[in-house]
Amino acid sequence: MSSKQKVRSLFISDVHLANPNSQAKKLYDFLNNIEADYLFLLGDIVDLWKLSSHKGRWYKEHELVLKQIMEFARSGTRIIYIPGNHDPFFRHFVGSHLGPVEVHEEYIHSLATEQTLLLIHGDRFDDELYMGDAWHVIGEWLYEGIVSANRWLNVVRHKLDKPYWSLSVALKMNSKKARHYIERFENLAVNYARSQGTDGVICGHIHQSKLTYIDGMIYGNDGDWVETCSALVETQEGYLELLSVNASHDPVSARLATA
Ligand SMILES: [Mn+2]
Repeated sequence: MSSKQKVRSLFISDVHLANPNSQAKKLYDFLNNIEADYLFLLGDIVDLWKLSSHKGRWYKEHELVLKQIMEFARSGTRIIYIPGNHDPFFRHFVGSHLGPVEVHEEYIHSLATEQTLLLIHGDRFDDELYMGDAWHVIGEWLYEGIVSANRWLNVVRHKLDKPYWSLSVALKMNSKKARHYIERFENLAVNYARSQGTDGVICGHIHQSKLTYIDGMIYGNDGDWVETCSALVETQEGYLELLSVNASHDPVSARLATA
């Protein structure tokens, strides 16, 4: 008998395959222990920016994750892919299929509770967020540097038997500007979902996992597999849970009653 965790839906994004900072091995282990009726890939699964700048590379573990996703399809999981800003090439396939994978620009998912969630990557708010602000260009560049440095720091921490620690998450939480930006993003996402008539939104993009209610709307951000190594799941009963592999204790860091 399989001891895998069975969920109704699994939401992951921002895996950044081909980027050396992708923690694909952790995702692989995570996916090996879970079964889902629906798998939602919410963008930036492959980092085409890295590949095209020749700073990326196609790693063996990265290939394994793609094969694993195909394995989900073979065992009957319905897979829906919403491309992001690092894999926009796949937007050419919106409305059609890439093998067993359905590609959509946005998607409305009905929970087991019959509440509805708008699924998006989240880059559609970039223009509004960064109006006349060059900060994000520097931000993206800085972020890559910080994450790379952090990768080496955690190799050392691992050797010392210390739990994973994220410099970039610490910086984000301690920077007023970053917190303000995250809050604006969350509000834009929730307001957009409201305009689409859903009960909430699930997105990725900002690498900041969260599961909460904002103004009576469900807000879920599934985080990323560069640092937080987190995913959102919907249980068979329609609860939402935020799972984090890097959490040193209980992997469930938040649970949201949805009905
Ligand atoms: Mn993105």
